[in-house]
Amino acid sequence: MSCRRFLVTGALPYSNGRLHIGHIAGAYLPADIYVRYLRSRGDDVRFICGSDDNGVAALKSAKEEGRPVEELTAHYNASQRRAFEGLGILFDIYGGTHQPEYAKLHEKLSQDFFLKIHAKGFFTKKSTRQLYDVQANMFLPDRFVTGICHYPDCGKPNAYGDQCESCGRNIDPLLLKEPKSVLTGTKPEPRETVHWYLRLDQLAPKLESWLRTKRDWRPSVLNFALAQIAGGLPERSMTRDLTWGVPVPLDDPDAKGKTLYVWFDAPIGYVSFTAALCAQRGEPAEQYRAWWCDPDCKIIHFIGEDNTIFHALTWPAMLLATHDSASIQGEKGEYQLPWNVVANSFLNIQFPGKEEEKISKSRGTAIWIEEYLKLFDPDPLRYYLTAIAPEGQRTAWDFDAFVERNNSELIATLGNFVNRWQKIVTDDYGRKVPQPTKTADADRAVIAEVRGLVQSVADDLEAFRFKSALGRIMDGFRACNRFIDAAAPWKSRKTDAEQCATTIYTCIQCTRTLGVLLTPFLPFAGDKIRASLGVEPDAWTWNQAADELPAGHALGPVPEILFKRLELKDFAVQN
Ligand code: B3M
Ligand code: ZN
Repeated sequence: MSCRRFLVTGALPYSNGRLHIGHIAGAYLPADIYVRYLRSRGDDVRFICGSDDNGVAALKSAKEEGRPVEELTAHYNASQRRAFEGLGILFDIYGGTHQPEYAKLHEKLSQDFFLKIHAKGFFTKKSTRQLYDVQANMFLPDRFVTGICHYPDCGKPNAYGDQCESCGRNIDPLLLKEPKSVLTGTKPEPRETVHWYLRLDQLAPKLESWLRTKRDWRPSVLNFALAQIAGGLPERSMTRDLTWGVPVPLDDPDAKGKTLYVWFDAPIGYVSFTAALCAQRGEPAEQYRAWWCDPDCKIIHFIGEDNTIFHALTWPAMLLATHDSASIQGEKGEYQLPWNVVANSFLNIQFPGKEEEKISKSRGTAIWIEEYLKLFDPDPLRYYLTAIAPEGQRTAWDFDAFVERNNSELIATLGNFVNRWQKIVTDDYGRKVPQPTKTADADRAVIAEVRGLVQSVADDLEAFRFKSALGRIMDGFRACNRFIDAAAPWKSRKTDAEQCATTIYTCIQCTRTLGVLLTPFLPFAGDKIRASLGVEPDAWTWNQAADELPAGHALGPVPEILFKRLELKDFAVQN
């Protein structure tokens, strides 16, 4: 496969809180594994993320925490940055839609977007009634109002003014049952105001044709999006009566004091951060078009399930609305629609002796990444969250299982295999790959099995099946443990030196291959294994994973400890 080009994004976290394991399992860990895999293959990738600073979420938290919204978003932007870095989730850029360094460029690109769609006639300007808090003397967009979901088949509480938390559908705030102002707790009253509505109804036929080409998407994403279209897409207001955000760029008295809807400007953050990255690398910011407006570059969005409607419908509709051509995907020079939108379900949590429950900040059932990293290494978290990845349905973090899988899988299976032959290769072969002179079926079979994984794990990763890919690698380690158990080099070293040399040679070849495949998942352990095999980083690639480490090759030092044993009591966080 020659070098391909990808633009990969992780959903922009709201900068109104810290990151917990649910965020990581939902979008960022699979995105990071995917990007590391692509890079290992030699593909050209830009990995983009940053905080979603605008709109009601940050404003509401700033009011609650009693500090300026600029300060709040800067604080959480920095906290998120640290959490990602600590987990080895390495974006090429971590921007922020209202962070001083990025805000100007972001505002400009967002306004250009709005004006282009406006010029194309895909907005209707109209006066409608919106909920108004008389006591607070302001309109209540989005999360400033809560109530009961108006869809009869849902009817759950905790629906916001723009989206229901339970069913994921868009909410019409005027239909919300028992609406309540988040600011004052009072019942808001409808008042007239002017807004700009995106003609999703007009864009729907094209959106549908585009979605119908996406047969390989996860069914949860595709079916949800198609069902929304089948149910009829109404026009959606893309402006708000709010001062915190990107000002509506129209020379129109009705636009005064209004900003763009946060879900209008947030996905444009992917574009503006790409432009900022180009600038950081000394290229013209305009160079972002090489990633966004070229059909040869694949754009992939990793998100949590609650963001599906925006990434599979609203955002593609915005992109389509900028096109001059009739093309579904976009001609060269036009914004390309996403090649895939990869959404995971939510992660629940299970405390010892309790029922599985939702991760909730207010109930204190979250495991915060920064807290976790104070006590534990990143790889065990990356391992467990991939092993239980909520790829098709919700799954739950279970403390016992986390500890148990660390000890029995990472330590007793993976780490054990890598360590079992180290003493022999040090003592008997001076840390050089020994010459195999007695290669037998068992050696050939285990090497073939492990090398076969290079393709099958790649097939899984190309199709975003992270859990399955990791499972295959662990099966590879199990096969290696069976091989070494049977070959017992600790015995043959005393009785049959040639046999022992051959066994060690085989173990080293398998470790090299599995080590490379493992690295996107567990980059810290992967790097230790690489160093211990005496392989340079530029030779530690997917394409070289099945290459022989020839007899005589000098290994590196005995690997540092790969994984530490854990006990349930290490978790002081139990509640
Ligand atoms: N900030 C929602 C969230 O954090 C939103 C994602 C924006 S992606 C463009 O769940
Ligand atoms: Zn609902």
